[in-house]
Amino acid sequence: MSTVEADPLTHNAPTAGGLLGENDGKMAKVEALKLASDHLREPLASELENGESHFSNGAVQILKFHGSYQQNNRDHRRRDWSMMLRLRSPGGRIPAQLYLALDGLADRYGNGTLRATTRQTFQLHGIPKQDLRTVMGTIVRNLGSTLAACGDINRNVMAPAAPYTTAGYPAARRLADDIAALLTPQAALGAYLDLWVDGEMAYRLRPTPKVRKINRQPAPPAVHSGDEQEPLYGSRYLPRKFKVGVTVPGDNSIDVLTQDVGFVIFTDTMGRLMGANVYVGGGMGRTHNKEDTFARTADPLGYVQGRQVLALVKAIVALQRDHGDRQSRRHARLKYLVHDRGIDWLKGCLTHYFQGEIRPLRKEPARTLEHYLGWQRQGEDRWFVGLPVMTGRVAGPLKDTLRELVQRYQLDLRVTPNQDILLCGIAPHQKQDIQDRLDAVGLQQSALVEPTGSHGIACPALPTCGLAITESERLFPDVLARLDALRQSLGIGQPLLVRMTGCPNGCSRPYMAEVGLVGSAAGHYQLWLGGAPGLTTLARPVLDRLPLAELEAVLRPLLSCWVRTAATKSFGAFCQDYTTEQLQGLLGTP
Ligand code: SRM
Ligand code: SF4
Repeated sequence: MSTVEADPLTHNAPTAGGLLGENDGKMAKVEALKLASDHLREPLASELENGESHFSNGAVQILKFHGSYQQNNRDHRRRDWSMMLRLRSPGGRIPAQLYLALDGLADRYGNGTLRATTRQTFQLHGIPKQDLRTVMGTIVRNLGSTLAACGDINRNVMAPAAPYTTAGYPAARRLADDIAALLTPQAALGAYLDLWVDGEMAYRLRPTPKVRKINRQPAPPAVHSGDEQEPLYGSRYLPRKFKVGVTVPGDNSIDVLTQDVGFVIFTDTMGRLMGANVYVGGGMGRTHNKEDTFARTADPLGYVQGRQVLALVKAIVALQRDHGDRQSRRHARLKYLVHDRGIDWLKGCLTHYFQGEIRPLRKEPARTLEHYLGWQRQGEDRWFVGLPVMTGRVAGPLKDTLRELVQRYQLDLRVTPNQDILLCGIAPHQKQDIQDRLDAVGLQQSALVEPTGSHGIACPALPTCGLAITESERLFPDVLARLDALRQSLGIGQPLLVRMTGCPNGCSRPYMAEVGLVGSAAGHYQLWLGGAPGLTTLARPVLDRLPLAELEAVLRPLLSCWVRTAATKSFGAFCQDYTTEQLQGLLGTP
């Protein structure tokens, strides 16, 4: 038992007027909306078919839990509303049938593109409000779901996208599925089916056998929210979004330290889950000039045995439900709880929610960002091919080719956290035809291995994102091309990990990159340096307003110092050897 004194346990209110939690007195507005929503139905249900082009603010908040954001096209002068839809797809798996449905929906109702996200799923943009029901319903009827893809709840669970059949990968994928099922909201699932598929229960997300088992086992009373309909989340759900990722030792494709809860699993020789190292309190979101908001890498919590992993996830969710900040949304993520109160407090508090044992971490090999690009074996008799997709945007000839291939060979897809796509389950005799068709859209064998010396990801930003300060996706191809030209002019052979966003929320996890560009003012970006290629270290801000036009002028002296003095190191490791002031001194003048 820990000696740390835990706070008195308070639970979500079963109904309005009940106990509201330790931080109440001054609830954030969204808290009241969630509470009054009848488990995420209203005012969404009433506004769904009211003939308006857009939802009220209250309905917008509830809509998020159903996987959709209302957006305004910021390229247009007048308000131009449409909906963005985001799927949930644990480990990035998109069955062929679902992909084909999405492809058709994007053309018929959306903006004609699909977008692979940094959390391994697809988004559709540009859906008119009046078509939302049809589009959601079609997704659900084609084996998909958008439930809890957004909102104050557990989001898409990440796992290595590669469909490898050995070395713990299948167990990591299974665990991601189990966690996704375990953390599926119950009452909200009913509301979801009612709204989008007329309550057809055939489409409910069924719990996996492991989840059924864990839900039958007695848990400490603190885990229960006090709300019989929504036993884990309660009627106010979580204070903020919550993100979980699972991986295997050495494979850091999921950016494990950026998750609220990250698992690195260990398996036995039969591939069975033995246990997991657990990391808690990671997160990227911050706000410029508000130093009490920050990006943070997760702290190690310890090692838990395989049969206790699901109970631990539930326990951490319940703890965050009860102790997360419900007054200030800016301070509501688990990372602030871990930062403010410390990992020892968290461990102590967890004893009220979790009966298992937390042991010291097990040793892990060095972490690398696996891309899985190109042709690779998927078990004995199948192949998969990883396709680099610039900023995850599936459009034009690439979209046509993917549709044709998926249609012809019924291939499942997997989306990687690097916004790339894996075409899976390819039989040996199908390989040549598939490669020929990929050649036709510029994805020759050589291009599949490493798309560019500066591989990177960028968030959508303008015109769809309401929070964008600057461009990101639309300028990113040019930024990468310019950085590659700069590398070549300096004779640099090593790749650079580059990530870009249009604001400090960090959707492309820029604070883990070797070069992070974070929109700070029109045409200007905060420059972050010092992340590692294996995504193990948080970068540091070195310039607040880098004019993008001056990118080369600013970076050239620093890159050239790197290649002259420490070319055997990665650029990130080189930057880590210097203080921020020293790095600033090595940059060129904008
Ligand atoms: Fe994000 C909000 C897009 C991954 C941190 N994110 C948004 C919104 C919904 C803007 C909004 O609130 O109005 C963006 C919609 C833009 C659009 O037009 O589509 C948006 N986030 C994305 C995606 C599509 C970026 C991408 O390039 O793929 C990613 C969708 C992931 C998914 O499939 O679920 C996406 N967002 C992330 C990640 C990365 C991750 O999860 O691994 C982060 C950083 C990790 C984290 O959560 O700390 C991230 N998004 C945020 C935040 C800051 C959260 C915070 O703690 O402060 C916001 C703003 C917010 O929540 O208030 C945000
Ligand atoms: Fe929008 Fe900012 Fe996220 Fe980019 S990082 S999608 S600009 S919220």
